[in-house]
Amino acid sequence: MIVIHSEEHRLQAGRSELNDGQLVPCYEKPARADIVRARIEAVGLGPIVEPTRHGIAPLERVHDAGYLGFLQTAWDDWVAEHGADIDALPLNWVAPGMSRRRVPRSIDGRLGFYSFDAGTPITAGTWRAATSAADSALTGADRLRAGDRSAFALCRPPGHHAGHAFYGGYCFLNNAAIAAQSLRDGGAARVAVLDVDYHHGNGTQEIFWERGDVLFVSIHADPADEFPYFCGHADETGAGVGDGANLNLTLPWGTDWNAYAQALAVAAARIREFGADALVLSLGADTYGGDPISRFRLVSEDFLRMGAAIAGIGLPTLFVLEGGYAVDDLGVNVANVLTGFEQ
Ligand code: Q9C
Ligand code: ZN
Repeated sequence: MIVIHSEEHRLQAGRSELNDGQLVPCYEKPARADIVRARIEAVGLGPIVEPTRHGIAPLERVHDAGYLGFLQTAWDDWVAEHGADIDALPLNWVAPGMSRRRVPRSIDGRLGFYSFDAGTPITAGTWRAATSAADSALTGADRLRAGDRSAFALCRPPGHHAGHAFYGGYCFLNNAAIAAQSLRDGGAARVAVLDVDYHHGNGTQEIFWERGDVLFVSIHADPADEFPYFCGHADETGAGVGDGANLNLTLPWGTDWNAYAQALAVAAARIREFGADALVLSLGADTYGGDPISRFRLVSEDFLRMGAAIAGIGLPTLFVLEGGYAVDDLGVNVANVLTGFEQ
C-alpha cells in the first residue's frame, strides 16, 4: 500500500508536557515517525510519497475558523508575551458554570479557551507540522477515491483528540476526521471511522456527534479510569440524526488480545451493518503492553491479527497514525497492522 509521509512532522518537537505533577519530556516526539518509516522501508510495504498541499478549505470543513486562526498565530503571540525559550502550555480552563461567551484577548487566555489539557505544547513549528499531517491524511483520501484498496498516512502530530474548536492529547488538527469528511465530499455516501488507539477518540466523536452519514466506532480504555476521562463511555451514542452512529467499546486496564479481539469483532460487525463506502482507521499502537503511558497488554504479534480483522471488514481503508509511545517497538507494531491487513 502507498505510504504518505512528510518530513515536516519533525517541526512539532515539544520540550515538555505536564504529567503526574511534573514537566517531563514529550512522549509524542519526532522519533516516533522515524522508527515507523524505517520499519515500513525494511518490510517494503510500499512506496513512500510526499503529501500534496490541500490548503485550508478541507480543514474548515471540520474545524472552527476562529480556532484555525488561533492555531496559526498562537506561537507568535506566545513569543511576543513570553519569549521563544519556553513552549506554549495553557494553565486555566473553564469549569461547568463559568462563562465561555468571549474569546479572551491574551494568548494565555486563548490557550486555555481552545484546549483541554496541559500535555500538548504549541511550538514554533506546530502549525506547519499539523498541516503536513492533515495533508498526508487528505492525500490518502485522494488515493482511495482514485481506487486504491488502502493507504497509510504516516503522520504526526496525531489528531483524534482534536475537536471542532479545541486541541489536546498531543493533537491539533483531526487528521482522520478531515480525511473522512474529504471522502464524503468526494462522493462517498457513508464513511466509517474505526479508532483503535488506546485512548478514546473524543475529538472525532465530537465532530461527527450529530452526523448520521459518518459512523464513529472507538475501542479504548474505560474513561472512568483513563484519559480523556470525560467522554468515551458506552452510553454515548450520538444525537439527532446521528443517534446510533457513535459506538464506544470500553475495556479495562490489563486488557489482552483475547478480550480485545471480541471488541474488535463487535466493531467490525457494526461497521459492516452500517454499509459504509470507505473506512478511516485511526491507528494508535498504544494498546501495546510496553507502552509507557498506557495499560493494555497487546504483544507485537497481536497487531498482525488486528490488521487481518480490519481487512475482514472488507472496505477500502485509509490508515492514519495516532498514538503509540513505546518508540523502540512502534515501527514493528504499526507495520504489523498494515502487513496483517495485506495478507
Ligand atoms: N499519565 C494520543 O495517544 N496524557 N494521545 C496522558 C498519562 C495524555 C494520548 C497522561 C495522553 C494523550 C494521540
Ligand atoms: Zn492514544
